[in-house]
This record gives sequence, C-alpha cells and structure tokens, in this order.
Amino acid sequence: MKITAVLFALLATASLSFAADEAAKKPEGDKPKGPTEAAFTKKDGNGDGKLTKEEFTKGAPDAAKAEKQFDRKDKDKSGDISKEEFLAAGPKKEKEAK
Ligand SMILES: [Ca+2]
Ligand SMILES: [Ca+2]
Repeated sequence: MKITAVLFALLATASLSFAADEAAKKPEGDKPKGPTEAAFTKKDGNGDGKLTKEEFTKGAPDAAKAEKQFDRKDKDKSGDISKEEFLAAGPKKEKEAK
C-alpha cells in the first residue's frame, strides 16, 4: 500500500512542476509587454486621441516616475502624448544591437 502512496506523491510532484512551467510561460502570451493601443485608449479619459500629463499619470502608483515617463514619451514636447508617441518603443525595447 505504501508504494502506491509514493507513486501518487511522485505523480503529484511531477504534474505540479509541469503546472508551474505552464504558469511561468503563460503571462508572456496573455500580457504583451510594453504599451498597447488598448492601454492608450484606456488612459485617454476624454477620448481625444492624446494623453495629457494628467491622463497619463492618473492612477499611476508613482506619480513622479510617471511624470518622467511622460516627459520621455512626449518626443516633440507638445505637452501631450499622441498614440504614436505612446506606442513608440522605448530604448529598452529595441532588439539587442551587436
Ligand atoms: Ca485625452
Ligand atoms: Ca507629443
């Protein structure tokens, strides 16, 4: 009877680690990293196609950090972020240059 218990334990461990692998893989597929059009639309509270600093920093856990991000994204310094600016990949997203 004991062998059955050991086997069962082994099986449980194996399927657990398998499940952990699956869980580790999933987030990448479900949540694309970086800015998305959906995120932009969500942030654009008044729907005018631009994000003001207020809209951009609203709901951000770290307002100071969000403001810095805003300044970096506002490439033409117009005081708002267009969709193009929002979706533009930051320096980190570029493929590794060799
Ligand atoms: Ca807006
Ligand atoms: Ca701008």
